[in-house]
Amino acid sequence: MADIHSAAEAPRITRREDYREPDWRVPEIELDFQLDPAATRVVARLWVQRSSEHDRPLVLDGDGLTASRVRVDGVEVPVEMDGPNLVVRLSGSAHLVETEVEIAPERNTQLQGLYASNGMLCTQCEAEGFRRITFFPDRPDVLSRYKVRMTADKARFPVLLSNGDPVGSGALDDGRHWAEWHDPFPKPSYLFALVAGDLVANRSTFTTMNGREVQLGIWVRAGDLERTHHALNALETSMRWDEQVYGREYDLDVFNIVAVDDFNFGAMENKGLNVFNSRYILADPDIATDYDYDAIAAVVAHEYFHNWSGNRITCRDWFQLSLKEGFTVFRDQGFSADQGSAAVKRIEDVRGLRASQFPEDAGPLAHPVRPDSYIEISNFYTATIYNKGAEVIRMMATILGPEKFRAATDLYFERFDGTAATCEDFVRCMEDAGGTDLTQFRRWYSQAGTPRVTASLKQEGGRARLTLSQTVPPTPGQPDKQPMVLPLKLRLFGSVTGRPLCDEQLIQLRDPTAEIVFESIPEPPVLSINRGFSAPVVVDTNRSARDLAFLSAHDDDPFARYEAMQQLMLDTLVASVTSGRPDHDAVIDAVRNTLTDPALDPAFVAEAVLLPSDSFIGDQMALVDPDAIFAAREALRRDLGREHEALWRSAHEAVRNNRFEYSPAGKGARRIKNVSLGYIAASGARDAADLALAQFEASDNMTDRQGALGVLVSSTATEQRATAIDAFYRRYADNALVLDKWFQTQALSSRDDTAQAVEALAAHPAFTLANPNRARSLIGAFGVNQRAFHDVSGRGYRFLADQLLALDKLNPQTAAKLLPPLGRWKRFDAGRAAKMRAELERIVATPGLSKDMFEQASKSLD
Ligand code: 0A1
Ligand code: ZN
Repeated sequence: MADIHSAAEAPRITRREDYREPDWRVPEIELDFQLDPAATRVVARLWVQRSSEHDRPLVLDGDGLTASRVRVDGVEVPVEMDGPNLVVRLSGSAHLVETEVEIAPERNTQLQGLYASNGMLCTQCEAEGFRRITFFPDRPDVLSRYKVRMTADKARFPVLLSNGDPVGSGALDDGRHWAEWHDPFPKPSYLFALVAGDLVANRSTFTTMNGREVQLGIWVRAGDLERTHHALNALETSMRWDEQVYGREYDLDVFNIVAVDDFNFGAMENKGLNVFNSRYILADPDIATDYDYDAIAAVVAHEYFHNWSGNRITCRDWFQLSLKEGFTVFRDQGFSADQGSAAVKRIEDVRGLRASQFPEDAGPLAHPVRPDSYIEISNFYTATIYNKGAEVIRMMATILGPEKFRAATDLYFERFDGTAATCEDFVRCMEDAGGTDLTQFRRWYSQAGTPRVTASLKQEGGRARLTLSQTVPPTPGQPDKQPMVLPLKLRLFGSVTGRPLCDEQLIQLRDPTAEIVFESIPEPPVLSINRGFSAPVVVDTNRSARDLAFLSAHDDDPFARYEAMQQLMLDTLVASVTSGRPDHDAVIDAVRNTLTDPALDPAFVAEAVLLPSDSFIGDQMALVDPDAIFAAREALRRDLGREHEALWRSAHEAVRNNRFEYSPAGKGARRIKNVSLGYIAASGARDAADLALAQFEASDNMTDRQGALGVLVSSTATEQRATAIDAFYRRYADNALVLDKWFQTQALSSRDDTAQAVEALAAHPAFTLANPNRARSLIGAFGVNQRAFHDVSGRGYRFLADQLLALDKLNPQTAAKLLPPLGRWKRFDAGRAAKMRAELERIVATPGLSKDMFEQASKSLD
């Protein structure tokens, strides 16, 4: 395999500062595919142009390719290779270069390039997969117009799709047929796609803001057609939303989405032909949870929005990845916020950021939003690039305000349409249209690490004095940090009257320390800070449990209210772990107030009363003791369960017989129902397992069924537990996406035998590493189950390393993404740390390791 590196061999590091313009441009390309799973012949015709005065040859990237023929202007030339790449010596400034290769999609287990998935053929080219299909300058700043012709067996592959618009098709004598597609928009090679398969489409038409008709199609296997309505609806809603909110109109006559079962990521924004992991398309109430429904809408929107933020304007190089990803996540978050409760959406997004990005930023793989170097770019599709990147855009939107932010995005789309741009280009548009200087703000792109803000508020006579300070922790390669610009929304409330003492203020903390004085403060004030999570930072305050409880009941910003409750819970749990003497009273009272406040949206209540996860509690502590954290959290859960048992039961009972409806109200009802069921079980109530099993059996939707399964899987009620696990398996044995939930739910169990159970599940006949969703459902879920993964025996570490080494041989990209839990050894006791390091060392020393894995594992050892 071409991209396999041994640890002994120094892997090549790509650096941002080494960027150079391409030597050759390729304004036009024609591709001719003779498709066959075992042997596909690819002929490529490249019209190349020398980009400046130089005498360098044309170097075409390749990965595992052998050219059977190379022609220049119609004349065959000798094949010259430089490692995996093809070198073509050219005398003039413009030539036609033709190459021919043969590839074997059915042997492509990496799922990059052209591969086979459940009988169909499809491509994945981002970031560097196109070079596995044909020789090409496979970099995002080489933009070409594509003409694609595909020929394939008509019976096996009746549908042939590619980017752009279809221009012709026909039958051939030998049972084969052909189709041709032209994409008029110049695009980089990573946006190329083709699909061949026996597929059916859910079709619709969309009329754009300027009256153009677009044919929409969502392509799936025949049996899945009825499960595409939600995705199609989400597509139409996103197309309208992008017109209304960003003024962006779709630009081709056709927009197709194809669902594939084997896919390394969530989905891919190929021009006019999005390819999706089927988990982000297929939904009906019986197989998809509310979480799935929301994720489908968000991913459909995300990929559609890339048509402008990613495709019309692409990235100059892969260091600029957040230019398209951070902005597009920000856009999809805005879309989702507009479809339901914006407050709940913000809470979910912040929870996700804290669960994945904050740990990344605090660990050995921390990197800036615009990285400086990489070994394997696939390893940089991270929460930092995506989610912190979105927070950086959000902060600029906050600083500019909505009108100027819209003017700035208009300017960006106009100024850079049709080009490959940089993060710097984007920030300059924000400055130009916003009339603001973002010089210091740019540090958000260059400095890694989550900033920490300390805030302390003191009342002095009729005034309040707020002292703020900031630090940015050292991260790999960045020992010393400069102060950031932190937009902080804040407000003061009177602790006696509960009244606001001032309007909400937006301050920009730029210095290491700052002081703000509030005049006319008649009563002791309580500080509400970082409202709406206006900056992605950690805030340490001197607020008492009383102040936090007060804010959790009275703050007018729903996010701040949630945050106060979370902080109160965290303070309580951390104190309980460190002192061993739990004091649960403040949390119990605050949860009661929230549960009984009739003005609150049930979806919000359900978020607010949930305890922080084991790992988030661990993230607050210098040394993580997984068992003590688990015990402290369980004790608080039990007390909350018992103290409020009547409230949980009535909340559960009130919506027990609701019929499924996918609406904000329906989702909110199911959320509080399942959170309540969890607390009833935590209380130790004797009928809890029966209640859960009854819900499991009676529910008409997957949210309630999986919610009940989750409760039972963690329970000690052997009989009910086994009944549910077994029934779920039998009911969904034929549905891969639902079986993933079966594996995942068991891997997330809080029982003390989970490590053994996961090892047994890895040997289950339905488990396979060949399908990325299945691999992630067990191994990925296990890696975030803090207690089980950190089983003191070290068996969890050994299991993960064994699985990753096996997976690396098949699919390095997916394997490498699952490694980070092993890299957190610095936060654990010496015994665990030594065992984790030993596994990392074993991985790094493995002969034939991929460079994906090598990068993640070797960096994790530092
Ligand atoms: N651009 C896609 C993510 C993506 C990245 C790499 C892939 O290769 C396997 C696939 C998809 C997105 O942001 O959705
Ligand atoms: Zn994206």
